[in-house]
Amino acid sequence: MTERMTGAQALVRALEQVGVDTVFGIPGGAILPAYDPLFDSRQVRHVLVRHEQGAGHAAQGYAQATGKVGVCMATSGPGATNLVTPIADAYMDSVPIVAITGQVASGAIGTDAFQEADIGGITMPITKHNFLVTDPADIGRTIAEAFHIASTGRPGPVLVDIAKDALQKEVDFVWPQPMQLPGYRPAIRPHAKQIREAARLLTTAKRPVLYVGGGVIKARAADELRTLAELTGAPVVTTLMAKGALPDSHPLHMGMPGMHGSVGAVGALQQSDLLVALGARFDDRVTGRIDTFAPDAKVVHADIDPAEISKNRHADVPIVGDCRDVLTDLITAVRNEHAAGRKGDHEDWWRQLSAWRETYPLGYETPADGSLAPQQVIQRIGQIAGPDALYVAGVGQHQMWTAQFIGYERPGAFINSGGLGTMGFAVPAAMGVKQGRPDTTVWAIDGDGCFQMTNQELATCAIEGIPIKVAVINNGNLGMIRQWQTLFYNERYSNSDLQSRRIPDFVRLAEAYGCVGLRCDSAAEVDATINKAMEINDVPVVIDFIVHHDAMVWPMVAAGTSNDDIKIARDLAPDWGNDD
Ligand SMILES: Cc1ncc(C[n+]2csc(CCOP(=O)(O)OP(=O)(O)O)c2C)c(N)n1
Ligand SMILES: [Mg+2]
Repeated sequence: MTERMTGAQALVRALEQVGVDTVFGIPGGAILPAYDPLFDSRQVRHVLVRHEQGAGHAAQGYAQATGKVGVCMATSGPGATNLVTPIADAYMDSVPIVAITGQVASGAIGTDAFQEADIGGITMPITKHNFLVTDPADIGRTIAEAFHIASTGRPGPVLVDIAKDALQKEVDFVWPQPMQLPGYRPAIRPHAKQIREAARLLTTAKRPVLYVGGGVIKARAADELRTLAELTGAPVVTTLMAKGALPDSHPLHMGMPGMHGSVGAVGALQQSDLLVALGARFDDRVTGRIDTFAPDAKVVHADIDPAEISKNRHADVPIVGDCRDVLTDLITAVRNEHAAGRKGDHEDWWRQLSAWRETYPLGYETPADGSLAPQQVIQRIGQIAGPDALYVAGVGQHQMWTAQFIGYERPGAFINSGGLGTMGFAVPAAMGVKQGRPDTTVWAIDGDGCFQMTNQELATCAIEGIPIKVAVINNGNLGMIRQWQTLFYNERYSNSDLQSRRIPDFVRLAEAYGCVGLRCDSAAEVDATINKAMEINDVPVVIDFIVHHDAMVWPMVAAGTSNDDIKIARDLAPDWGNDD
């Protein structure tokens, strides 16, 4: 296909060719030429957001809900810099997005022109790759390459910065175009010898654990994970990014590890003799003090990104490959071990694991003053909306309770900002999720602090017909900050009290945005309020849940301490129950 057109038309045509159906963005001078042909596209819907950060998080939500690449668009300078946070977020959580930004005309680059920012330089460390396009002939190929890079190997954000004159000039649009990516070979088959070694360890270990990270969800390997778990009988822990990779209800599931993980999951890792890390990256929030983490464990570490292996913890058996390939090969290799009569005996291990699980289940206290327990609200949303709904969280206490108290039965049912921990993620990300999966119920569970960072996207949702449901867990505080101040700063609550019980009034704010606003402050009304929200499917709904101001997230491993020092309540440590 060769056709004469402007660079801007070539951009839109290329987006159509790679299968884009939604772009979230805001126009401005440098990107304006692209918005003109975009107006005519029958395939690409542009969702006009209220802040570029919202466009970026929406693209992330869309990507995670659909498995496709999410797309956001902004103008040069401030438009582009407003995308920096979601780009960093996508980089940390390996989310495939393509950010397209206008740049000042090529002749003006480097002159401090109006709205000039070196967004390529700024995003260099937080993108998988970025491009500056100054020749319209490069636009089509660059878009093809950007989508390929974002979605293959370890997924991540790619920036395409296009000079205004490249959008305005004419060009012969050619499609398809051969990609020019020498040295980029992301599809590596796992090494057979390493797989055999991993299978041998897995069938001889006494206390193995499958330590599952977000890579398993990205590789769509949940079925294979379940098969391997059931084949070996090894316990599974799923990180914040891997919730649902194995159903929470599965008997081999020990819960979430880490700072706010279950005692069973944390104990399993600490006392294991073999960690099989699958698409996980030994994040400090999982390991606690790294030199005390799982001291007796050998490590098999499988990841598609070789840079992850032995980054934080030495891997005895490194395996580079896509988690689905790794798991498929491991299943075969374990079957071979079994056939040769080598099968692990984990009876003692499971006796220990079950004891922890039974003694220390996740739970919460009902506040004595009659106020609402935030955990109860979140638990009931999960039970009423059920495992088919999709849940998006902000960052803070409510995020941890959303991880703890909703039962995830499917991979990808929980979407949150894990690595960067970006307050303001929930509302725009939920918007992108709902846009990508319009037939699914989408709940954003947000904090009163987070909500005040990006709630303007409710206007976008109302106008564009994207009926998300938002539960604001309103504790009047930057609750996670308050929790740390309670525990580690002598209850000196410096600047964590938002006083947001009525300023702003979230119900009236919701109504101002064209949404339905509801309020609930008593346990007796929780179900009725959630049910009411479940019945409203034509406009977004916001529920202001007024909850106890001082609830805390437990268990907790204090930052920088050992997982062995996990507390199940203030000054209360679990009894590990073994004498050694
Ligand atoms: C953009 C950003 N700024 C600051 C922080 C630090 N931080 C982490 S949690 C938190 C409090 C969040 O408050 P809220 O949204 O009310 O949630 P809660 O903890 O009360 O559930 C803060 C300020 C952050 N994670 N992100
Ligand atoms: Mg709060």
